[in-house]
Amino acid sequence: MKNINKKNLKKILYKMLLIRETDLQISKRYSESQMRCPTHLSIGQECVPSVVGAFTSKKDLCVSSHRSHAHYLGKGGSLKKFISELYGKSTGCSKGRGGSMHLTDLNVGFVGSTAIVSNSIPVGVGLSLSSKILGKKQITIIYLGDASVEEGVFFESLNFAIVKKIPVIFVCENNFYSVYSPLSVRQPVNREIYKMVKACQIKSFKANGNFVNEVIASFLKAKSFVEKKGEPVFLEFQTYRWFEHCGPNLDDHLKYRDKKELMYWKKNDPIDILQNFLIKKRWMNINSIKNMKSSITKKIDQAFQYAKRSPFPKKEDLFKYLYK
Ligand SMILES: Cc1ncc(C[n+]2csc(CCOP(=O)(O)OP(=O)(O)O)c2C)c(N)n1
Ligand SMILES: [Mg+2]
Repeated sequence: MKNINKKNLKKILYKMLLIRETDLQISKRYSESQMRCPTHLSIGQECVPSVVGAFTSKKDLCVSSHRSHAHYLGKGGSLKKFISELYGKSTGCSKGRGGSMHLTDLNVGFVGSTAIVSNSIPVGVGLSLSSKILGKKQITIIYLGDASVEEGVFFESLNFAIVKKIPVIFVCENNFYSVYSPLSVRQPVNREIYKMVKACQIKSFKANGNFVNEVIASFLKAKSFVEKKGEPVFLEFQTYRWFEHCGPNLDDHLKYRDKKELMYWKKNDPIDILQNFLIKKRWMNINSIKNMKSSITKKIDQAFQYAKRSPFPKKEDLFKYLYK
């Protein structure tokens, strides 16, 4: 496949490492109590947002949910503005008013993330409808989790998108859990999400969300379908979060997840998979990966310093950005 080339894969690795290292630093520094918002880390789930970000442009739109750090950074969001947002500073992408779950940056087409499960799905469909009406050549990405498909508005949005032929890609990151509840206690055991969506007459695929080649192939298939036909596509990517649902820690001691399951997904770390592929192809080596990583960690450190130095929003600006 021509898109699986050195340039694209290096770009994707860069994004994956940026997302991983940033979340690891958030985890490390969270106990300083200067990030005064809940955080939902995506460690283990870096592949999908990196691929989506690598193959969409700034003019394409994107909405997301509570677990949106990776989606924002993958789409090319500013690292400094992101970290500043976590610190509640005026230099944050949402001017320090949103925190981790309310990121927005129109400069990169990241319209917004919101904390209410499924809440951003109809917003994304509406955005995409407006692109269609205005004749804009852009697609909209709607990120959602496996729990999102349990909300009524998900089905209303799917139905509207197919009936109105809306150029949207639903990207479902199925990490098998909603907080501590596995899919098996929430949905019929043998009902697959992508098949259920197919029954709504929407083109729908499933892939392993940690295997970069699979993710690229399915995302590009979806993108070219949406661009040619102007109709919605649904992608289910199976993946796994390593850390606790909300917060900076591991939660293995709670035993709601089988240790073997976690081990399986850690063995299939998307970053290891991509690095090994790049090394095997001789497109990168241990040293060039090391250099990439150290330039990323330097950037992250600078972003934290910038956030800490930045001022809090002024009291008199409290109502400044409200619609009147
Ligand atoms: C409407 C609504 N119900 C419940 C919650 C509480 N809640 C926050 S995240 C979450 C789980 C979401 O799971 P999923 O969509 O699979 O995303 P993941 O956290 O696994 O990435 C729940 C139930 C909420 N924020 N909004
Ligand atoms: Mg989930």
